[in-house]
Amino acid sequence: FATGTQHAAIMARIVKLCSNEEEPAYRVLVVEDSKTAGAMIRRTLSEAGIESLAITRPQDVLTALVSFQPDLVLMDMYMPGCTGVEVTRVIRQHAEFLSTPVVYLSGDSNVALQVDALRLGGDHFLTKPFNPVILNAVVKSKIDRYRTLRRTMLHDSLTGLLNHTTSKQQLQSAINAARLDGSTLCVAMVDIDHFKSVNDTYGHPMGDHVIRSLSWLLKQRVRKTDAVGRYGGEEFVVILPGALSEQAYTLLDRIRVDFSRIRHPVDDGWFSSNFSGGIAQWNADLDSEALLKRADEALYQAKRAGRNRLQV
Ligand code: GH3
Ligand code: MG
Ligand code: MG
Ligand code: MG
Ligand code: MG
Repeated sequence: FATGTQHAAIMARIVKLCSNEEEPAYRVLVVEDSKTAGAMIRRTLSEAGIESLAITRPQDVLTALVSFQPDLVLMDMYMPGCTGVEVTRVIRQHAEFLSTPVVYLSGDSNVALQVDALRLGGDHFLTKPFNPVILNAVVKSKIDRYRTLRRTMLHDSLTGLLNHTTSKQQLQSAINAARLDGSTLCVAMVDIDHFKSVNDTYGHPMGDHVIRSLSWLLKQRVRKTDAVGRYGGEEFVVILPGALSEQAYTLLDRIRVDFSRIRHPVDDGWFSSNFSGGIAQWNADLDSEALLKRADEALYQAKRAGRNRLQV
């Protein structure tokens, strides 16, 4: 049901959520057939600064998930034609909503029903009439944990950069955005030179330190709208929306020079390291794979030409 573009929009929001800048407001989708109950729940949530959308027809749930992109679903149990458990099962069939927290809010306090609802994909069960303080506390803590989990899943643990999969998804949404507003976009593939010998000479922990220092430098130097990912071991992808290849070259070349000047301390002094990079500018004929392939080919040329340089 989610088109490529919609999926990319979801990913873009998830990545934004994970970019540890301003935490966006909590967003809750309320699935509740009673308009009065829905309005009351929304009022309670808004008192805690939580944004919400209420739908009364369970069949609208997927559309609402895609367009509103909530962090959590508050689910009624009894609705005309289906139960909340059935709606949750439908939600869980879609990979992008596999881990979205679902909290039940039902007038039925039957324990067996509650256990069943939790077993079948629910995260929590609250009964009506609800305590507003408890409701808001449950919603916020579930969302906090969900965001922490996503952040961990989408980032590389050594560097905190986007991981391989997230980098590719981020590139896809950057291309979609460039297509929509007719702007340019550049991608750079960056690979540390002779990194194997860094490990061999100074040890793996020092290798990790070099990887982290380049990660930190790249992240420091790009704009907020750019993205940096750890594509593989000592290989990085830099996504520069709106940049022409000359601008990407200028930026990356400054970073290249500055990285090569970093002195990594070792017992008997210090050593330095350098990287090569390949830059490719996007055009409308290129999908993300073709664009990455171009950057990778340019990187290969930079390596062949002697390393410690960039190639467009
Ligand atoms: P080139 O200039 O051609 O890129 O040579 P290279 O030695 O950098 O390339 P190669 O691909 O042969 O070696 C990359 C090395 O990076 C091999 C691997 O052990 C190491 N590596 C990969 N991931 C990590 C990591 O997380 N930490 C450390 N310390 N080393 C890593
Ligand atoms: Mg109901
Ligand atoms: Mg290398
Ligand atoms: Mg290599
Ligand atoms: Mg490599």
